[in-house]
Amino acid sequence: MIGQELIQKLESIHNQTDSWIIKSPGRINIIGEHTDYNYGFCLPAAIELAVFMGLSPSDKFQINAWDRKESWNIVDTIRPDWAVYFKAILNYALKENLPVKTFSLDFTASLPSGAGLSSSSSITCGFLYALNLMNSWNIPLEQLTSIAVIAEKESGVEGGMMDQISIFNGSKDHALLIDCLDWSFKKIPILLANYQWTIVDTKVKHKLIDSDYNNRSRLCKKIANKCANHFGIEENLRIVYEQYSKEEFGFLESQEKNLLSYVIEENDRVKAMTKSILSQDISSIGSLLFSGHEGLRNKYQVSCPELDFLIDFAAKSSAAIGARMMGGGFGGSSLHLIKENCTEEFTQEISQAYRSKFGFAPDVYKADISNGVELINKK
Ligand code: GAF
Repeated sequence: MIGQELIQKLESIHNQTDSWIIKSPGRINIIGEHTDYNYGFCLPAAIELAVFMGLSPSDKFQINAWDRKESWNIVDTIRPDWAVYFKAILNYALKENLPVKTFSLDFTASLPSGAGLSSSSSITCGFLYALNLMNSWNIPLEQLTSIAVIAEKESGVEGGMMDQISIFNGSKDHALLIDCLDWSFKKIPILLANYQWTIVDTKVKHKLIDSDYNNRSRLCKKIANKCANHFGIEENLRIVYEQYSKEEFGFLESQEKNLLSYVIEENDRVKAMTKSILSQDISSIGSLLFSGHEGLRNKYQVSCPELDFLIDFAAKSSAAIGARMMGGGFGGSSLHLIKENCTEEFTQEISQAYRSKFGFAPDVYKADISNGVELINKK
């Protein structure tokens, strides 16, 4: 169902005084993967695919996940997996002595879950935003972002802040160039006339995504630590690659050199991509997307056969300008830049080829760039 229909369905139920309807988007990342927890740069954008929540005053705390046909009341000790995100925010409120009025909440989504489009952050950020409004906490967006990150860490992923920053601060037709050293960001106009950003969801999740992700993040911390000891500097990968050249890392092991070299090159790609987008240099945008994927596949090693197949297919297609895997990796989605007048043909061809290879079709979505989390309606 499209967003507008979901909103109407929620509005028909949450129609009493003091009801709230919230839209919380997913995100794509144009480039700058696995750089956020390494104090580098990334270029994400919020998208129209979103989680929608309706909240009304009630005498009990009850949350209903329409798409899963599951409910959770905060007194229930057995929790559906999605409840962890709501619980983390409620725990934060409790710890900080923030008042929370009892509510009944329904949520549904046009954003697919588990597709690497940040659906869990979308729930966490949307719920936090809703409670902030409902209970007049008056916490500014910057602080809400940090709270959402802390809350999500409770679910076990040692991520950066890229997802939460884009969900809270997204801006229609703009990407956010985030400097992950201080989490400041600039809005970059991203509309490319005659081209369409397109998402292809592999519909697979390999291995334990979270533990593989955490493993990369820990290895990078180890590299930063080794470099700090070797050079006698602060333990921060950004300082390492801004001050020393690739030739000076001979003391690292081979896998460590690959990871570091990927991070250095990916940060350069973010800067180059920003320039190419601003100058609408389409062919350079395409090359940067493909080389970003090569780095993730060969040096950072977070891709998988399904993602590689989609990128290799795009490299041979005259409809595609560029493509790369997106997000944490080991499954999830790829991002493609497609000639606008070829999107239908491309969707059909890539779906057919993928189905012949893997036995099931991927899901393909237009990635229209949207605002960040929004209050849609308040009664
Ligand atoms: C996941 C994380 F949540 C982000 O913080 C980021 O590290 C991304 O993977 C990889 O770029 O989405």
